[in-house]
Amino acid sequence: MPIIINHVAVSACQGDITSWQGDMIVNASNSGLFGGGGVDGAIHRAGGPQIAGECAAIRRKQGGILPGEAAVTSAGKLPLLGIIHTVGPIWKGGDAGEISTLARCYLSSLDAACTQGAQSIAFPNISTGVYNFPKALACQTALRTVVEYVKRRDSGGLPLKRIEFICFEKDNADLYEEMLKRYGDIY
Ligand code: AR6
Repeated sequence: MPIIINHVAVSACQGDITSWQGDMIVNASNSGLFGGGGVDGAIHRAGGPQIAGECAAIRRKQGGILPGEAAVTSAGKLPLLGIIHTVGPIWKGGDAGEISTLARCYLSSLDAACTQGAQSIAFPNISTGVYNFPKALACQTALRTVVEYVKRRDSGGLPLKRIEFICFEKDNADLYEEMLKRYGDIY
C-alpha cells in the first residue's frame, strides 16, 4: 500500500527495476559510470549500448561522478524518460559518512528527476549489493530521506507524484513494507 504525503505516493514492491513502468529509474552505478554487475548490469543490458555511450560522454566531460552525486542519460531501448545514475557509498563500517552519502544519492536523484519534469521515479536499494551497506539501515535512510524530501516541498512545486522502491530481494521488500507501514501510521 502506498503512503501519500503532500499528494505524492510512496510505495515499495519486489521486482526487477528494468520492467518498471514510469518516467525515470535510478541506477546504482560506480564513479566511472562504467557499467558493472547487479542492477547496473541489468539496466545496461535492458537499455542497450546507447546508455554506455552516454556514460562515456559524461566521463569524458567531467571524469565521472562522486558518491552521492547523480547524472542523467537517456534510457536507450527502455520506454522511459531517462535513467538517473548515482553512486552509493561502499560500506566501511559506518564511520566514513556512509549514511549521509547514501542520503545524498536519494536527494540528488530526486532533484535530477524534478529537473527533468519526471512525474514518477523508481529506486533500487542502492549500495545494498556489492557495496555491502546493511540493508535495514539503508532502508531507514532511503525512506527517511524521501519522506522528508516530499514533506518539505509543497505539491505545486514538485512534478513527482509517484516514488517507488523496487526491491529485487524478498528481505529488502519485507523491510520496506514494514517500515512503510510505520510511516503509514503517522501520515
Ligand atoms: N532490479 C532491481 N534491483 C536489483 C536488480 C534489478 N534488476 N538487480 C540487482 N538489484 P548492486 P551496489 C538489487 O550490487 O551495492 C555494480 O557492479 C540488489 O539485490 O547492484 O550499489 C556497480 O557498477 C541490491 O539490493 O549495487 C557498482 O560497481 C541492489 O540492487 C556496484 O555494483 C544494489 O546492488 C554498486 O554496488
